[in-house]
Amino acid sequence: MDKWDKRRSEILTLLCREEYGFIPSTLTSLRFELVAEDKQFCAGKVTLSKVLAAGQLGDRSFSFPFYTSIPNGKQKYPFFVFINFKDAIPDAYFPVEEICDNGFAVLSFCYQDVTSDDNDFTNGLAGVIFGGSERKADECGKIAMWSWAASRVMDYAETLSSLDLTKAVVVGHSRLGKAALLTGALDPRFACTISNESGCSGAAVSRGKTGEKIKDICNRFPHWFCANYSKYMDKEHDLPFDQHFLVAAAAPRLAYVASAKKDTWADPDSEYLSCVAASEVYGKLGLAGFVHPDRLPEVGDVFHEGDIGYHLRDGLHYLSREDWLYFIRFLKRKFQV
Ligand code: GTR
Repeated sequence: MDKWDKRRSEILTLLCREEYGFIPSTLTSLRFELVAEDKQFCAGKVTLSKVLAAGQLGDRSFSFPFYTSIPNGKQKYPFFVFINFKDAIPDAYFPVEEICDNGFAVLSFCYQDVTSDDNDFTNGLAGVIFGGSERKADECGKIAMWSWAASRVMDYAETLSSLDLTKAVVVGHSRLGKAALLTGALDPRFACTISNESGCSGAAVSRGKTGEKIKDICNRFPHWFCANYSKYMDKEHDLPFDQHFLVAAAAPRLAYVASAKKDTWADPDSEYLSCVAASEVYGKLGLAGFVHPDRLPEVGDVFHEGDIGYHLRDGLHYLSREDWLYFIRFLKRKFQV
């Protein structure tokens, strides 16, 4: 385990330096303020609260809101930290009542409340970090910032007695699935990391990948990554890692990769191969890792036996109710709740 701790930290350095960028360590703590509370949410089964996280670096300050949806029972709940596209609750990506009915709480935020999804590094968290100055080649892109915010929401979770802190799960879809993977890799407080259709520069291995390539993503979304990442456009084979490093960085904790058959831009086969490759680390730690048949995935495959959960559903790029129910099924089995 000591050897893996050392290797894991080398892997994290590599991923930050070459792909997502480093967040300055001077930005560590935020203040939290409860701004609204509804104890009657979901027919009185859930308390929905709105919290403001506020931080400062020198004379620059910023804040972002997030929400907690916690069942009104007496036990301590396992919970999701959900990085979402919107702040509406419920939302098309977010069946909150059903999640809570299954005995889970959810803490969620809208990624663009942290900083905008574009090349503007002067607003929100980006503005606080850079204060108008140029980003260095290994300094954080937006994915790293959204991921950092998820860890701050986890800081708040640690102040709540209604949550089971040993059963924290970070989840996101697509670009926010990439952010969820990075969060789980960097923050060992998460017992499970869930990537839904995170594809290129998320769960999918880059070598041999079809659909979106590093070149496509760096041309369209350079702000998601650190500037160093663009070195690998059309040069996947020069990468000193591949994306299974990101999945494996969760080890020995749980990871989950979900894919959709018609999401060819993400490339389900490359997401699956990442789980296969990441499994080696679990194996070396004496764990089951990814338990799967010796073939490529088929629609309807659900592999929940090992430490890496997986499913491939039919349909398009989307975080569906079906995906949430598979996550919940896996977590109930692993957390024994
Ligand atoms: C696409 C992007 C993908 C994926 C997706 C999303 O346009 O190329 O990597 O992350 O956006 O976030 O919806």
